Amino acid sequence: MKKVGIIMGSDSDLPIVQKAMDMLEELGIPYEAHVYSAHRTPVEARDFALNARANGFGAIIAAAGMAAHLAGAIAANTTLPVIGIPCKGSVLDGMDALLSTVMMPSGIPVATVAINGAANAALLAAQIIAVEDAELAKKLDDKRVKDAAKVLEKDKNLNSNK
Ligand code: RP5
Repeated sequence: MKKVGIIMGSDSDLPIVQKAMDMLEELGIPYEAHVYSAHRTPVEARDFALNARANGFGAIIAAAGMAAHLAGAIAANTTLPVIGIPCKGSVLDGMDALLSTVMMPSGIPVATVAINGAANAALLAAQIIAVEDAELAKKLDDKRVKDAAKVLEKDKNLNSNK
């Protein structure tokens, strides 16, 4: 199976990114995580992206806050699908990272999830890998059914006291 690369701009993003790692583990998808910054370690971020396809990756998740150029900088150096997680910092409620991640120029796409949307980033990466992996696709279908059942259980509980 192809691996998912997870790059975060700082280890201070880890509490948010952890949810993506947990989701990939739950789905049995191999991943590799690194702290590389578009601004502080641009060479390492670029080298990771340039070599990612040859190194067995099928999708890359890039998480960053503030002037969040990491996902775009990764996407500039690979044609693998790149998923951006805008991380909420201590000011501006994550709007800074959201706009920096989502407003990519034509030709270099980044699939941007919600602010702090790490679980969805992992699910989207899984769905990309599952295009060529029927077993993983089945796991994702089963998860949808389970998640729907949980919602219906909540609906039942809400109405059970009447
Ligand atoms: C961004 O700056 C990182 O992705 C992080 O969200 C933010 C703050 O980084 P630290 O100062 O905590 O290392 O590049």
